[in-house]
Amino acid sequence: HNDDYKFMHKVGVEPLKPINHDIKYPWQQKEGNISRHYKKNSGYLSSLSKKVGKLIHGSQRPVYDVSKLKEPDQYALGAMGKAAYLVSEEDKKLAQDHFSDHSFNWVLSDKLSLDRTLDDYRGARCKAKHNNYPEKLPTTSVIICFHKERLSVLLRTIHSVINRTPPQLLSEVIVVDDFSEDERLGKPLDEHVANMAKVKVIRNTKREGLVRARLRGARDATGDVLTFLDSHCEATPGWVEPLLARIAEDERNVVCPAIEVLNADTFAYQASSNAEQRGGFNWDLFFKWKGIPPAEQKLRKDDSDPIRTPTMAGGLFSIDRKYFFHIGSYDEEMDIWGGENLELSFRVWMCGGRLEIIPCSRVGHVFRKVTSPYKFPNGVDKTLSKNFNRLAEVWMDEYKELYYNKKPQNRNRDFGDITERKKLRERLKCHSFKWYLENVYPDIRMPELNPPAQGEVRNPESSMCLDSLGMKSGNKLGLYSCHGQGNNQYFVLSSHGEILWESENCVDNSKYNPGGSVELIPCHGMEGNQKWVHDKKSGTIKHEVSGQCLDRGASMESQNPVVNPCNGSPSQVWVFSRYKTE
Ligand code: UD2
Ligand code: MN
Repeated sequence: HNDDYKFMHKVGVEPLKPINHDIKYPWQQKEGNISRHYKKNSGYLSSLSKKVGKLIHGSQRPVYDVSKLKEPDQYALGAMGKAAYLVSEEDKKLAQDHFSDHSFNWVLSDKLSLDRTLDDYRGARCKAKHNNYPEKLPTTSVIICFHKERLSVLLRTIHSVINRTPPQLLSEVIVVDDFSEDERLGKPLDEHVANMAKVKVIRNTKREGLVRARLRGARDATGDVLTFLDSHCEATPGWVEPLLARIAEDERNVVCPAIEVLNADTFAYQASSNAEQRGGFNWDLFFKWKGIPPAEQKLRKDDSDPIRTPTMAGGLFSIDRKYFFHIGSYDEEMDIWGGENLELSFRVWMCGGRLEIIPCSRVGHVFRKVTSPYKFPNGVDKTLSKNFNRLAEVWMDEYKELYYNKKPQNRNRDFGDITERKKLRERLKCHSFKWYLENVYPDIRMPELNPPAQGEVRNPESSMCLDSLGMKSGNKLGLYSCHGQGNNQYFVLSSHGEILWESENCVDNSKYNPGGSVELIPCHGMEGNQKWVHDKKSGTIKHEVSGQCLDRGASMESQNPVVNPCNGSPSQVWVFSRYKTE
């Protein structure tokens, strides 16, 4: 694809190299001679890609006429994705008392139609593209895993897929019950889908977690493409074609819809029409939304073009089925959830694929107010550190240190055996993590690998530590009892004299008067008010321009540090937990 070549070329990323079809993997033996099939398939796909961009007149593709989709009663609860509200006091109380069951308003969800209509949220250019996709697109299997999901929310996910996916493109919907042990998700679910020919329910006999549940669904799938969705989503008109068309152009394109918000209180579909973002990550290895860097943005012709993204959020994406297994599916040793999203993202890029957000495809997802309403059998901490350590050890090379710097408590934790994953990386001849950072994620904020000082910043006399307090209450830098867990108490003193939190926020003082407060604001890289000089011997942290010293304040329990004239008092002594190793 010519445009695409230019697109990749300009930002210094090589065009995708051909897949080596001679390599054989265990999964290929199971399914017969896939190599041959793969070649054949590529031929089929490349003949399709020739048609891309060509207008197909009089296509039978359904054109979504929103006015026809409207429910007869325009005031139907939640119709057209509008916010809905509970009326009776009884319901309101029930909803409030039981909000934490699922961390969303399930009482309201139970009252909404499973076939409620949604608006067509696509922009004009996307709507115009709709009839230009190739006539014959790959088919897809949709895989939805759940653990203790609310039945109405799960069913609305399934209904939205069935209602808004052209039947010729939908192979099946595979619903995997990850050992919910909830009778409402047993018989009632089976009965409901009994007459839905394409829906198949699989049940795990023990809790496996998202990764192994998805793999189970993937192994059963027959469609050309696997589409994964969380169990609390709603697909909008025209959601699937842009995803499948992009994969038809090249089976190494791994694509995510634009994920939009289904409000956890009102179930309103909150379209983010021009919230153009892409995926990144923090060094604690959590996914994070980031702005699209200008250089990257310039390469897109308009807002309907794909957005190359360094990472995916994890829940919603489509991938060519054979390619999914070819590049190593998932790391089966990852439990419950967490880390698998970055693992797949790094792997796709580093091993020759491409990850994109397709803004013409829009899917709503209920973002819960509290992360997980369900239990992690081994505890959240142990589960996440195992997953994250595996991710870092297999894929991040020397940069894994940046993760361990941020999460020192994870450093010596057990992460099982990673030989198979390392072999996979060898076999696929993947790029280094350095290559990934330089070519795919050049806008990442890089902490120094070996900064002058880092860790918690402790005032020994009070055992209080500098604390970002998550920056939840304004920008004032805080103080809190030292907890040794990193995160909000993990700071880096850079060689430019900045004191950073989360790689992009700097300790700043603009109030030079004694007792003036200290803030945590975006780093500007110009030194000035963000430059501090730390003397390891005396423990002072001096604000260079004003000549004042960082001070805990008079009280042992003070909640915010200040600056004061340097006076050698114990309230001005600070110790970082780690200093530079030469
Ligand atoms: C996000 C992703 C999620 C996953 C996670 C990181 C989106 C919108 N969601 O968290 O898919 O990548 O980040 O790892 O990108 N589930 C099981 N078994 C379990 C636990 C969960 O089947 O043991 C199901 C669960 O019912 C849901 C899905 O896995 O359908 C993801 O879980 P979540 O919705 O609680 O995660 P979320 O959206 O906070
Ligand atoms: Mn989710």
